[in-house]
Amino acid sequence: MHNTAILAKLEKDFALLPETAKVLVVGLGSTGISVARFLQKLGINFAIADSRNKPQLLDEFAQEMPDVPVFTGGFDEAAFQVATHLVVSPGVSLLERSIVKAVANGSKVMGDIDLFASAVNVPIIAITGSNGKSTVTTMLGDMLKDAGIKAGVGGNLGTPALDLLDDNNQIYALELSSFQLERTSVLQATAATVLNISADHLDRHADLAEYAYEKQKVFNGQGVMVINIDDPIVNAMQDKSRDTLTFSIQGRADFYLDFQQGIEYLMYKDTCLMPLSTLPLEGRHNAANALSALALGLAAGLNTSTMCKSLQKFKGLAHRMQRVAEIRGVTWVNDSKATNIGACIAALQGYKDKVVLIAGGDAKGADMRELAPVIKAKAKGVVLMGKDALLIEHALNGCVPVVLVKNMVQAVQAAASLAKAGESVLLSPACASLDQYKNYQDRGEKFANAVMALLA
Ligand code: UMA
Ligand code: ADP
Repeated sequence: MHNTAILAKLEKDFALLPETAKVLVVGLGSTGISVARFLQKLGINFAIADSRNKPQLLDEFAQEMPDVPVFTGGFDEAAFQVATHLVVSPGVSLLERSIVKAVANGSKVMGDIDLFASAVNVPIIAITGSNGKSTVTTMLGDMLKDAGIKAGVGGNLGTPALDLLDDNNQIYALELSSFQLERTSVLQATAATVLNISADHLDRHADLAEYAYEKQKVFNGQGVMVINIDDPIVNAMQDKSRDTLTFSIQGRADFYLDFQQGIEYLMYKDTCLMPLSTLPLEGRHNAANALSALALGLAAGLNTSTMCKSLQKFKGLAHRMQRVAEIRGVTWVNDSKATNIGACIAALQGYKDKVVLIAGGDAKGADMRELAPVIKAKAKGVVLMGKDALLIEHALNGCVPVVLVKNMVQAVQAAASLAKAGESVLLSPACASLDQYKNYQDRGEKFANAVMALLA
């Protein structure tokens, strides 16, 4: 879109004019830098604030934009007070004192997705939910590319939405988190989904209802709603006045699973699309992911046979149910991206036989008792580590043997002594990694390294 058209939208939706606006970009991470580049291109006056003393990207940013004022080391009250608009990064809570005070003083709060939505006039497909966002966004991205459509694919997945902007793009597929949706008011997706809702980020959201409320914002506007009817909280988001496509792995829906002559198929209405066995991913939750990607693709105008070809060559993402090795008959699986209860439950439910589970980390305020029934049914033992290990042990209330360890090397050694040939060890922590690791990738890599060290 031309800059004048974007500026007209920003003026209309946010009273943001280059002549008068003093924007404060809050958070000097990948989002903050994408926002800075966007504002600079439009000639809008801004500064950046970050509460850390030396944010990781500070030097890189200072080199790229030496003239932009940067406030670090706590949030500078004065910088917040003079700001007409705050563009707040998803990792920063809107309850930060400086933000609350600035809002009371008349500043407008926005997110990077607001700026993105103001700069795009082609379809946006938006994907949120507690689990499966990255998988579904990547599946849809592959489908679009395989159909020869130039698509921008990113958001919470990794590349900030504003860094995807390219006038040649014909469509965007965006993964959105509850934090991004919470601070977004103008996004109106052409098609959107909430894949599922289970407890997550309850250290930032007041309760599950508020978390679900933020997720539901992905359906703002009049686009096609893609609804998982197996999830009661998502099902309750249906709006009969809107175009809707449903999916289910438990019963009949627009997209669903069904047996025909003994073979289980992914179905669209009465049509067999592809045998489930040709989807190269473990776990029935991935069948749900594939069905939702098909529904979103259909809403974006793709045809089902091309989409199925893309699904059949989908490799799966690293750190999600990824087979690391088989050592002395024991299969080691890295599901480090299981940063909440729902993902860990889905992983365990995918197993017929009992596994040894490695879990723990930062529970982010979730009630770990929800894990107990599935752990009792699917785990022969649990190895726990990290900040909330004791909390989880307490929540499991003796339903399976528990070993407490301090680090990943110890966890892998403890699991190795519990698992027999023919069994699996699953790292599916149900917790965030940040108490002990840089991120979930770091945790998954440390797991894989410790597993490979068993060979020595
Ligand atoms: N910061 C402060 N004060 C605070 C908190 C953070 O100043 O109280 C600063 C940090 O010092 C840092 C900057 O903010 O310099 C980081 O900002 P950020 O945490 O918003 O992170 P970004 O680098 O901008 O990355 C964000 C998403 N991060 C979060 O939501 C925490 C990335 O998702 C996303 O890929 C990226 O935008 C592009 O859209 C990551 C994530 O963990 C992968 N998401 C959560 C999840 O998937 O569960 C929601
Ligand atoms: P997100 O981007 O929402 O975190 P990912 O696709 O990265 O989702 O997967 C995160 C975790 O959730 C992984 O452990 C994965 O195995 C699990 N998972 C993926 N899809 C689903 C689903 N539909 N339901 C439950 N868990 C899922």
